Amino acid sequence: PNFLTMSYTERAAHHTNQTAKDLLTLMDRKKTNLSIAADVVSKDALLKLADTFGPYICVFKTHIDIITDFDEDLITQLKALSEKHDFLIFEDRKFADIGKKQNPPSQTSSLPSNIPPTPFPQTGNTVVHQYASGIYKIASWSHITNAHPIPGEGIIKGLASVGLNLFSPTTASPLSRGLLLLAEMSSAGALTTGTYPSQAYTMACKNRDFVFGFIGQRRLSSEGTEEGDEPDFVYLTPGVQMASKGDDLGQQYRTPEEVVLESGCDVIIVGRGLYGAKDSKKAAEEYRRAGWNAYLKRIGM
Ligand code: 6AU
Repeated sequence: PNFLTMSYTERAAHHTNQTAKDLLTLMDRKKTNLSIAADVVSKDALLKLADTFGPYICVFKTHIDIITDFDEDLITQLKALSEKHDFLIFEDRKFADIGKKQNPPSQTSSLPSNIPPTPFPQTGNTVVHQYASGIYKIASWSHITNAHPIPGEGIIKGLASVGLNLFSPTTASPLSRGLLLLAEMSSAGALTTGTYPSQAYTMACKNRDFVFGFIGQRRLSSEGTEEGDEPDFVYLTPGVQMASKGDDLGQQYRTPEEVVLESGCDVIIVGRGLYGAKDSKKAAEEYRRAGWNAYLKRIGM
């Protein structure tokens, strides 16, 4: 199948991961493939961005560890805004650790209340705890997160043992999370070159119950997969701005058209182009429309 010319909703049927299905159908329902990179450092500023840009976006991307006054109420309010405005939350954690053996979690370790103890392997491992525990308990609130493939497939297995075994504390229904692999980075001099993206692709193919897409700069080919068995992945692409070509720290920008139409990616991630704009709503509508029109052109509508 030619996924490039299919609608997001049609592609949802080619995914088994629930987060992928939710995201693809949400994009068509809300007519947006725009995501905001909400890189602000206070609770109030983060919630304000979620409420202001919420109506225009499909994904609200956070860096929760840059928030100076983080508390649990921030998560309660962010979840409420995600329901109010109909967007998914993506904690851009960029996990990169190995499946390191350590002592089993002790009885006193503070696991989130909605995560049953069963999914934790007896030996535990670092990314499992980074995803489920600590101050942020990312898995309990973030629909999507991402990981570098650099440590090998173990990182996916570790994260999946948490993300695919979560249950809603209120309804006891499964909350299957989704993972994106970083196949290519947007910054100058990134080491994600050569066979790196295609090796990330192979890893994703083997773990499609959990890995539903990539952070990358272009749609990857299905080299090495059997004909007729081509999997679909969702591509979320940072490094998007219409007014600038880059910053002084190596970020490189392309336009929504270049990303969606020429490179075949699905979601445009815009940070400073949105929250740095003088008129937030005007900028949000401009980026939403540019991304959406590029998608409509791509699918021939
Ligand atoms: O639009 P900007 O440049 O203000 O923000 C870009 C956002 C930042 C980065 O942490 C993130 O996108 N990012 C990522 C992600 C999403 O994983 C990968 C990458 O290669 N480049 C990049 O900028 O929040």
